Amino acid sequence: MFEFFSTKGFKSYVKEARKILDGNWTGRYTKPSPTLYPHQWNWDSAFMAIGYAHYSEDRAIKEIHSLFGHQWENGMVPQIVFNPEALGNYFPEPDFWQVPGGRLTSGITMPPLHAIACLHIYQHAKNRRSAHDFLKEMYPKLMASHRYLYRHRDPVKTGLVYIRHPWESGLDNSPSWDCPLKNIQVEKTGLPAYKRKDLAHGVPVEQRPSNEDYDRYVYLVDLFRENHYDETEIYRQCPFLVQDVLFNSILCRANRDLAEVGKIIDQDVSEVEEWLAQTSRAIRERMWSPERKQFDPIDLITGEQLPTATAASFMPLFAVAASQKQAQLLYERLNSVSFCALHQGNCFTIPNYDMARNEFDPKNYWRGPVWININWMLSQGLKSYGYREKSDAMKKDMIQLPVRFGFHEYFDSITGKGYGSDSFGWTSSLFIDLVYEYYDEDRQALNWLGRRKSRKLKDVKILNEVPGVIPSPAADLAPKLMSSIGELKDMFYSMDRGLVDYAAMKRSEEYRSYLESVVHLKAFDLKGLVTREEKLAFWINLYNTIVVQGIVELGLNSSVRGISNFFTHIAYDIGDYTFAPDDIEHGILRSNAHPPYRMSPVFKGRDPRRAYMIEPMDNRIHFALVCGSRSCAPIRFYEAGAIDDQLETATRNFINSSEVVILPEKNKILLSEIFNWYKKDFGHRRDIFRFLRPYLDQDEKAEYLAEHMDTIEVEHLFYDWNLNH
Ligand code: 2M8
Repeated sequence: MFEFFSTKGFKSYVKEARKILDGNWTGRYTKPSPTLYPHQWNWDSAFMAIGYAHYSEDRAIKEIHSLFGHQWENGMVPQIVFNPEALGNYFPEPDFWQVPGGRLTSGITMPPLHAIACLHIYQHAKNRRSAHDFLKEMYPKLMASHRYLYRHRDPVKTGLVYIRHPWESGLDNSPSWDCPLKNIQVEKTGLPAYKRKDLAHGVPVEQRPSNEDYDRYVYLVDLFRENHYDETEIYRQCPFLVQDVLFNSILCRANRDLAEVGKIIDQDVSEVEEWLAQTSRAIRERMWSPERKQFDPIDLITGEQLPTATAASFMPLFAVAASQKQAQLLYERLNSVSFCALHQGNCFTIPNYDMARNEFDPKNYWRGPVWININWMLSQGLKSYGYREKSDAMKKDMIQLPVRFGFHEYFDSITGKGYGSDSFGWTSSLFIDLVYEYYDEDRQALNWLGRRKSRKLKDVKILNEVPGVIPSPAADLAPKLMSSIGELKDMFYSMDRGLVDYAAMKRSEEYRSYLESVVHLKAFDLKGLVTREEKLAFWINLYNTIVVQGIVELGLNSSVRGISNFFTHIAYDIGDYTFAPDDIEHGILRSNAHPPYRMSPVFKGRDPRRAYMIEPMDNRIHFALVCGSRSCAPIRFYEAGAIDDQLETATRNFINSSEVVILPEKNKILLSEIFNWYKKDFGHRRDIFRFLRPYLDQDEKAEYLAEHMDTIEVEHLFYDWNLNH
């Protein structure tokens, strides 16, 4: 590897996302979409603030201020705050809601994400002092909003709060509401006259809720206004009262974060902690269905659980309310075909609804498409339970969706095509958060004006020296080393995502025994490696292992880029010579080709190590060499007898992963930086395409590439240098 740090790739998409948010920004709040949703929405604003927190604290704070400026006296934070200058394009607006006091708000609420957003703003603030003041100002308002929920939406103190309208769930036409809505008898003639406006913005009817749904939405609003928004009366009369899993999970998580906020500003948080304990227990005990092995909402009208199959049932992970056992069962379900197990290839993770069910519809709003906000919460939940690989994989997939299909409201879970509104607010803001969070250790890479700060270490550190162990020649050292590496691989490498548990490895007996055998490389005769296959397997494995050992020994915990000369600083003594990873890669495996962006080869003049170069070079090594980072190839153990097949598989896997993305819609191909750095090996665009062709899964994308080789635009992906741990 080498020390050139590219900042290309997602940079332009982060810019695009920011441009969308600029376009939707009104000076006080951000419209969820330029036309379909012209007002301020409750939980959308929390999602916007989460994205803004990374680059505009000021906007993040204004967004929350604007919403809470319209909090009701009883503490309720309304679902919509209407913009008087934008009236006339949405239904229902204030004339229909007729809420008390002539407020410009709707008369229902939404999932209470704001404590989560406020803590996030504080955690990312550059100006901690003003963020601290912001928390102080927000704390009583947040407390009032939670108090409203516990007082008015949990009258019999179950620990779970109810929603009284599907719009309060955020997932308007979720199949979870089919049953309770069907039970509401609506006489068309008894309904107030109304006209839907959501279909006037070019979104096809099959991607939106049905007219029957709307009749019921309107019926409920009518009931609320007839009862003057009196919560006690509504509780008595409302035919739709549901304790929703998503709503309660968000409330539970918000309690957790609110307690944190309270502690930061020295408040007594016992009330919040009590809510937190009650709600997490109630989620765990009352919402869990042992037969279905999932969390289900509870219909308060029938008193029964509503067996459902939406992604909402995974949300107790976000709440950190599920027990370990429940989390394990949810994780298994997530990894099934019902929710498009990762890289299944014919769908996108994760659809909002079980793909195996009849009601599943990949295009229709909350009945099956992929939604970034839901997956964002879920990936956080998975991380909290230690399912880091799945969480990271979901994040990576979420980042790919807007890149490939645009910043839409939701995405077809089969084709990925974007639906609903384009230039959508939370897709843009959460994309920004995901890119920043996923590449957290790599902030400098996003700061394209900045240069990384990294240490340069002096001298070369020989890694195969153990005091008291005398190197001795052993004819079978190569196979021994390989089996020792194999053992480490079995124990500490996770083959499915190419991750390594460095800390556990360092403590292990197997690592100590590996260190003892690697000492004997000093007495190893490289001439004993005769065939090309033996040489390839030996050097690739050795490269991969010295990199892993280097990370362990230098105690790196975020990125190999922490040490600017990592790939030349560590080395093994082998026979009479010293080999650093760069010597192995560029000298031996690349037949002494120039490392990218360097003026000279690693073996200069008559360097005797040239005798071991493998010629001609095999391009496939690039997909087998591990650089201790998430963007490079997963670690495998290579065997001389099978090396060609193994290299073939490694290449095919890499080329069909998210490191090579063909976007026919944009006439673009996104390529791993590897193809940019190693132009010398792969050649230029047409040569690269020719190389890719036989490896690409033969689908319409491969066909597209074959037909558009001359015109397709090439863009190189952001290289993820974070450690693969
Ligand atoms: C959608 O809901 C509104 C009503 O609140 C609508 O369809 O008119 C939902 O996706 C909701 O979750 C979201 O907050 C809102 C604005 O993006 O649109």
